[in-house]
Amino acid sequence: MKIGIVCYPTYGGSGVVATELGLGLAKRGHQIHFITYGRPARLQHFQENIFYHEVNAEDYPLFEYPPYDTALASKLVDVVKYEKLDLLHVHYAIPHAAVAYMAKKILLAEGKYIPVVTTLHGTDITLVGNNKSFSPVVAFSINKSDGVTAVSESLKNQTYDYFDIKNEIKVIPNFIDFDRFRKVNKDHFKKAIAPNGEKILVHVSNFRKVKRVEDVIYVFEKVFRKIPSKLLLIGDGPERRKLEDLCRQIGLCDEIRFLGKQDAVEELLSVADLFVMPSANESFGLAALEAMACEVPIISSNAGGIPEVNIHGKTGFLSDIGDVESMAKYAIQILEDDKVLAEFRKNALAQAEKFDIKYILPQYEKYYEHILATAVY
Ligand code: GMT
Repeated sequence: MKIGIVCYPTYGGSGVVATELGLGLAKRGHQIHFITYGRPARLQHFQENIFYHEVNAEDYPLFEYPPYDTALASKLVDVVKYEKLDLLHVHYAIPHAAVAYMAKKILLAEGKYIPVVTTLHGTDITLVGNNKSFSPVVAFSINKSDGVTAVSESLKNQTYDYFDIKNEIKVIPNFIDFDRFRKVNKDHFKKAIAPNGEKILVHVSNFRKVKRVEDVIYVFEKVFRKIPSKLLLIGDGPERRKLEDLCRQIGLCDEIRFLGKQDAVEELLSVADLFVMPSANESFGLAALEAMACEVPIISSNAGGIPEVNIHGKTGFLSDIGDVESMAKYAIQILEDDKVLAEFRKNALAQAEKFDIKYILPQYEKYYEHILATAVY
C-alpha cells in the first residue's frame, strides 16, 4: 500500500507512534510518505520505502498566524495526487483530521477518492479537543473520517463521552519495538549516576502540567528518606523551571538530575530500577511501556488508560492522581527488597511483550484493508 502519514514531528507520543508505525510498515514493504512541518524526531536514517514531504506555511505581513492548516491541506492534495497514495493516516485529531477532510473533498472534486484514517492519541480528546474552541471541528472530523482508532479502551470511551460520535472507534494500542527497547548492559552509566549502588528512579515526559512532574519529585523525596536513591528527569518542557526551583527548595539538587531531551532513552532506562508516571491524564502511557520493555516496574497514577498498561501489584502499582504518599509507599515496597524488585521487573517485561510491534502492525494493516474495502464516497 502507499500510505500518507500526517503527525506532529516532535518528541510527543503521537509523533513517536506515527513515526514508528511508518517505519515498521515500510519494513513490511509498504511505501510510506510522511507529511509534516519538520522531520519527525525518530526519522533519522535513510530507509527504502520512506519519503518525507515538508509542509511550508508561507508567511505574509497580513497573517498573525501563518495558515498551517491550508498549507497542509494543499500539500496533502499534491502528495496524494502525484504519489498516487491509497490512504491517508492522520495522527492527533487537531488539526489533522479536519485538514484531511478538506483535502479529501478537494480531491473528490477532481475525481480522486482518498480514504482517511484518524488515530486519536489523548490530549486531542481529553484536554484540547473538548475545549469549546475546537470541539465542533473535532467531533465533525472524527465523524467524517473513514476509519477511527484510539490507543486505549479508556480513550475510546472518553471520546464517546465527550462528543456525539456516530463512527465506530477501533482500539489499536501503542506498541513497542524490542529491537530498540530492551535492557542493555550500561554498567558504566549506572556507576556514574549511582556510584554507591543507589537505586535509580526515572521519569520521562514533555514536562507539561498534565504530567504532574512535581509529584515525581515529592515521591522521590519520600523514597530518598528510606532508601539511598537518585532521580533522573528526562525530557523538557514548560514546567522545567518550576521543577528546578522545587529541587532547590527541598535541598535535593545533588540527588536529582535533569537530563533534558535524550535520543537513546532506552540506554538510561536500562539502568533504572523504577519509573514514575503520576499523570493527571494519560490515554495510554507510551513512556511507561518503553520502561517496562527495559524491565523497569512502574509507579503511576490510575489516570485514563494507564491501568491497561501497568497492572496493579504485578508490573508496578497504581494510585489515585496526586496521592504521593501512596506512590512513595509502593515505590519503597518494590525497592527495599531485591527479590520483589526482580519479580516486578520480570512481570513488567512480560506485560510489555503483549504490545510487541509484531502483534500491532498487522492490526493496522488489517484495518487499512478493511477501510479500503468498505469506505463509501
Ligand atoms: O502528552 C503527551 O505525552 C504527548 C501526547 C501526544 O499526543 O503527542 O501523548 C499522547 O499520545 C501517546 C501516544 O499515543 C500516549 O501514549 C500518551 O498517553 C498520550 N498523552 C496523554 O494522554 C497525556
